[in-house]
Amino acid sequence: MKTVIVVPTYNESANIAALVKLIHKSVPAAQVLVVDDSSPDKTYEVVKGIMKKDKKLHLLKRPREIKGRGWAGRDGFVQALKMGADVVVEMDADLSHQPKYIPAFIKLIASGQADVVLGSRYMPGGKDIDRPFYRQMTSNFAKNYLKLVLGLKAQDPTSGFRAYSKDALNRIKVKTLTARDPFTVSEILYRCYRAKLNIKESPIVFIDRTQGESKLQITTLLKYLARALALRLGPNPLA
Ligand SMILES: Nc1nc2c(ncn2[C@@H]2O[C@H](COP(=O)(O)OP(=O)(O)OP(=O)(O)O)[C@@H](O)[C@H]2O)c(=O)[nH]1
Ligand SMILES: [Mg+2]
Repeated sequence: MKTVIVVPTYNESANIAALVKLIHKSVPAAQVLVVDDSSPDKTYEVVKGIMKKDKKLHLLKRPREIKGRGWAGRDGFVQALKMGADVVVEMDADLSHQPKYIPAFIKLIASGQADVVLGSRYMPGGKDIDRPFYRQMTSNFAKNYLKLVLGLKAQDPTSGFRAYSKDALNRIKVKTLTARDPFTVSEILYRCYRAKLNIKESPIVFIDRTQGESKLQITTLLKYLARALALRLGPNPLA
């Protein structure tokens, strides 16, 4: 199974080298595709530097004007399919998502047990970081709201650490994904449910970012809740 690991980056120059190294250690056969939106901190230059010696590392550099976690992921998936991927993994670059979990994801797909695997913080063996109480409340509320509004059964529907089979990405019509921002994880999962894909979860311990800056704000999260409702009430995205 050819595996491509898609890593969207924006100002991750402090993390990307360490991440690439850890990925190669955990999944030596996999190709890594960094999708960088012309980060001001020149993450793409760090990647280009490593690429001189690392033939399993690839870069998709997008213009900053169209930046966004969602569009970067979508373009990365399309590129990964062009590269001939059978399995596509997506993960954050900030070392919150540990590459050591990837083999378990691939196994579930390669064995035919799943079309989609969600790295789950909220199942036995999984763990989230200790957030302040109000952040925990928000996070819990968002999770349960999403499950209710979108009819999702997953324990960790907002996890951004996932694996998809080639067939899954084709069936959710990945090229037509619309969300530009991190809401993309909800849009994708909703499409997976609509396409009746076999979705499994695999435990992950999530580690808090130590380097670089956070981009997601609470106000943005609240807007996502309205968008989830619009998604559910809107036309079938796969029609
Ligand atoms: N290409 C691209 N990547 C992005 C963009 N925004 C965020 N990312 C990347 O998407 C991943 C997730 O973003 P984070 O900033 O870690 O979001 P988060 O985990 O919710 O927030 P933190 O608490 O800061 O970790 C990271 O690898 C980011 O570098 C963007 O506009 N374009
Ligand atoms: Mg993060």
